[in-house]
Amino acid sequence: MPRPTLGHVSSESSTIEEDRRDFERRLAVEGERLRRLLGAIYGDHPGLPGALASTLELVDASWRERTAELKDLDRRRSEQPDWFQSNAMLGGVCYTDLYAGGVPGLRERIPYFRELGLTYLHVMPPFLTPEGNSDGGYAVSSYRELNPRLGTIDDLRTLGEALRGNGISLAVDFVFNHTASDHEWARRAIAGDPAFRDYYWMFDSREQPDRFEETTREIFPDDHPGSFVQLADGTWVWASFHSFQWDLKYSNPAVFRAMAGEMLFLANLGVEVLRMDAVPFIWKQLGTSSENLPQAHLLLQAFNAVCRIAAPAMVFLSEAIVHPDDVLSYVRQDECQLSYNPLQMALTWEALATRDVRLLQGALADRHRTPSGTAWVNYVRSHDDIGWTFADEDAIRLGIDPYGHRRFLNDYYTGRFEGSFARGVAFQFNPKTGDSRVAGTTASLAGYESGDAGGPGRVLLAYSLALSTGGIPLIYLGDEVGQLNDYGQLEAEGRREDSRWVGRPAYPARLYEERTDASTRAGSLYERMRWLIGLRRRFDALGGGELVALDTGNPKVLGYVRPGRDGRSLLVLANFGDYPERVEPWALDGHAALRTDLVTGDGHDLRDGVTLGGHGFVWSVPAE
Ligand code: OTU
Repeated sequence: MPRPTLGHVSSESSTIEEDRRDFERRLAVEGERLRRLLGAIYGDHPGLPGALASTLELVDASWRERTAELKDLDRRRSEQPDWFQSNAMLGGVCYTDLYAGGVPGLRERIPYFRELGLTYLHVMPPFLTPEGNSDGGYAVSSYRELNPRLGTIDDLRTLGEALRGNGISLAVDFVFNHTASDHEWARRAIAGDPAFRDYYWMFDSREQPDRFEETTREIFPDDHPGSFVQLADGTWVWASFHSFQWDLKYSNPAVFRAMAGEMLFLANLGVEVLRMDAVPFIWKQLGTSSENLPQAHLLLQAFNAVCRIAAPAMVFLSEAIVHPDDVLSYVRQDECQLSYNPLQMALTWEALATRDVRLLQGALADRHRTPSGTAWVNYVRSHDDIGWTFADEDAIRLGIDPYGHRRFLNDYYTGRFEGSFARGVAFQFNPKTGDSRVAGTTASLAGYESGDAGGPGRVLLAYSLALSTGGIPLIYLGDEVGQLNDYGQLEAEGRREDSRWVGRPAYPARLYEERTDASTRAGSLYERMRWLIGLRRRFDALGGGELVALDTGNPKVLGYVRPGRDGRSLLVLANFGDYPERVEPWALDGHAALRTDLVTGDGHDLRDGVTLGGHGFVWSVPAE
C-alpha cells in the first residue's frame, strides 16, 4: 500500500530527506562491508578498484531511481525485519505460461491467490531466453527483457504492484551462476572481445578443462559429460548445467559489478524475494569440487551488502540442493535470509516410502535450527527433481547404507519397486556413479496416480509438515487440488530429454473448478488444505522457526513441539504408516495432559496416549 500522503510539500520533502539520511547511514556501514568483502575475494586484482567504485556509483543511481512506494516498503521492512517469520506467510510457485498464459494472466489469478491465502508468489523465470530449450527459463538471454510470449517488463512491474497491493510479495529468480549462450555478453565473447571472453570460463585447449574436471561433479550428464562444452571455433566453455548455460566467471570483478546491476534492476522492479539460483556453483577453483567454496559465500555477502544499501526490502532465498551442512552454510542474515529446506523435503518422501521416520526425526532434532533473522522455505516438491541429499553420516548412524538407500528410494519413486504407491520418473540417471534423482507432481508421487488408497492422506501429511515445521511453507500451485503428472509435457520442443517436465503440468482448470465441491477428489483435498492453512494463520505457535523434536517411541510416528510465544505450544504427532499407530503416554510425559486437536477440534488427554489413523496427524494445543 502506498504511504498515505498528507499533501504538504514540506512533509514530503522531509520524508525524502529522511530517506536520504537512512541511505547515507546504510552506505557508510554496508559500503564498508562491501569494500572488505570484495577485498577478501579479489585481493590485488587490478580490476578491483574500478569495479568497487563503479558498484558504489551503481548503488547510488539505483537508489535514486527507486520509487517512493518501494522506499516506503524498505522503511516498513526495516521496522519489522522478521516479517517473513509470521504464521500468516504462505508461498506459491508457478510457471507464468503454464499457469496463466503469461504475466498479465497471472494478475487475473490474484483473487484465487487470496482465496488460498498466499502472501508470496514465486514466478518462474519469465525473462528472455533462447528459442527451443531454455531450461524452463533458467537460460537467461537478458535480465531486463521478458520472453515476449509471456509479457513485457512493464507487465512484471505491474504484477508486482498488484500483488503487493494484495499483501503478496513477488519472488523472482536471480539466475546468476550462468547466462544463456546467446546473452549479449556471450555473443561478444564469441565474437572475440577479450573483455567479454573474461566474463566466462573460456579455454582454447582441453588442458585446463581436463584439470578442472578431475574434481568436479557432473550435474546434467544427460546433456553433456563433465563441466565443459566445446564451441564451433574449438573454444571450451564452462557449462555446469546445459550446454547453452554458460557459467559466469566471478573471479573477474567486472562480472560481479555487471550482475549487481542486473540484480538492482530486478529489485527496482518490485521484487521482494530474490531466489538465488544454484548458489553452490558460483565460485570455481582448480583442485576442488568448485561447489560451496568460501568465496561463494563472500560473493553472496557482497551482493547482500549491495542490496542492503540500495534495496533493503529485498531478501535472498538460497537455492542450494546439496549436503545439509552446506545448505545451512548459506543461511545468515547478512548472506541469504531464506533457504529452501531440501533435507526436510527429501526426508518427507523418504519416510513415506519407508514408513519409518527416524531419518526425518533426526533432521528435525539436529538440522532444523537456523541463525536468528533467517528462516527455511519448506516445500513438498519443486519444479525440479527430488535429490536424496541427506547426510551419509546420519544414515550410517542409524545402520542405513546411504548408497543402497538412495538406490532404493530412486527405485521406489520411479516404479521399479514392486508394490510402490509412487509414479515418479527418473531424472539425470548417471550410469558412471549410479546417481539419479526423481521428478513428478506431489499427487503422483504420493499414490493418487497408481490408485493407492493412501494417496490423499500422504499429500495432506506431507503438506501438514511444510505448514507446521516453521519458516515459509511453499505450495507448488496445482498440488493443492491433487494435480497429476502430465507426460504430454515432454512432447514440446526441447523437453524430451528433461523428465522434470512431467511434473510441470499446465493449469488444471477442471480440478480448480471442482475445488469447492468436497465430493470430488480435488475438492476434498482442497478443503483440507485450506483448513490447515487457516489453522496456521490463527495460531501464533506456527510462526517463527523454533522447533523441539520429540521422540515418540514409535518409529512410524514423527513428533515435534512448536513452542509459541503465548504459552500455548503446539504438539504435532504424524503417522507415516499406512495403518493406525499408537504413541504411549510415557512418550508424552511433561506436556499438559488436557488438550485440543486443532485439526479435528476434538479434546484429548495425553494420559490415554494418542492413536493415529494411517497418515493421520494431530496439531494439539493445551485446552483453554
Ligand atoms: C536450479 O536447479 C533450477 O532450479 C533448475 O530448474 C535449473 O535447471 C538449474 O538450477 C540451472 O539453472 O541441479 O536439478 O544445488 O542442484 O541449482 C536442479 C543447486 C539443479 C542445484 C540446482 C539446480
